[in-house]
Amino acid sequence: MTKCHLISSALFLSLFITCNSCTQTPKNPEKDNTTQKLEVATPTFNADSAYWYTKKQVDFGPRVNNSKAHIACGDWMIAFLKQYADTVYIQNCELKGYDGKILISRNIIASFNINNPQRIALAAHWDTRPWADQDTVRKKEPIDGANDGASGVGVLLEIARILQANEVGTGIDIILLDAEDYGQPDDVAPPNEDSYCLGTQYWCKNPHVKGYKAEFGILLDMVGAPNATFTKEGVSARYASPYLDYVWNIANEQGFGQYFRNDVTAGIIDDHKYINEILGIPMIDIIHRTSDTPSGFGAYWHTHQDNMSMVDKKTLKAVGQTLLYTIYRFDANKGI
Ligand code: AHN
Ligand code: ZN
Repeated sequence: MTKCHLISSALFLSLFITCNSCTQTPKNPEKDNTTQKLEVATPTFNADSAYWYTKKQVDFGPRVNNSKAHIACGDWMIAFLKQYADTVYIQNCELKGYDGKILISRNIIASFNINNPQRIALAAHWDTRPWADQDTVRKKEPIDGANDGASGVGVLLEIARILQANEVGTGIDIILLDAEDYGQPDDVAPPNEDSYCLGTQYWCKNPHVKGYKAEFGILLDMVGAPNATFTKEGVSARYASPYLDYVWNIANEQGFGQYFRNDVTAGIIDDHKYINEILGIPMIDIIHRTSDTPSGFGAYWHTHQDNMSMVDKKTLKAVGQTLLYTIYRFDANKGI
């Protein structure tokens, strides 16, 4: 990487001090509440909005670094987030791809309640893979990345809208990571496992706020496929198992067990790995994993099949609503 700088645009710094007693309604007030967890009214996740935000990104064209579509989509997301977040940080950097190419990149961080040290980090990558290297046709052409990239961002943009309308006291950071998917194709030797997640690796070494910490984090990656299965991924289980159980239990309790599975699968290199290992923030990955393919990713992965047909509102709803329960319950209980 060559040159980097940080622009913090604290335009409308509006701090919300939440009155928890106004929002908490104990499940059963008769019961001994020393062990009882507080239940809260949780807002409804609108999957139509999340779907629309996903399609909006795809409509820019593949968000490949250094392309016009990438710049335009980044500008749109920043303008969107400025409407809802307290502070939006834009981290501009130039990152070096495995092939030496300079990738003009932007990590975008939308923060709520910036003064609360108790924080949750929510992340997804927003760039698109420049090649369909897992496809049999048009392998050199970029993919739509409707599921791989856009779906996770679509869910997080809807969360941003909801957070502004439904106050929480917990600090929340929505982190849109760039240059995740420029990883070296399998047919290039020798393997270079750190060639993915370049934006994240940069952010971990240069967080948008000095000494950045969060109690835990959740990464979304390929969260839109019809009938997707989110397994307990190995790196998440290794570094963040209490949070993995917390989120999976909520999902199952809310009727999303068809998506959130209890089997543990092999660890993968994804943005959360660096955040766990470099920053020491326990972060889980909600990612579609399957035993149906050799890669363990859906058959659409890094192919031209990764288009809007790979985004199902029911899957977005399962993920987005689970995130909202996670956030609002954590907020009421000041912890998991
Ligand atoms: C590897 O293929 C090594 N990791 C997958 C990370 C990824 C790419 N997620 C989405 N696209
Ligand atoms: Zn990918």
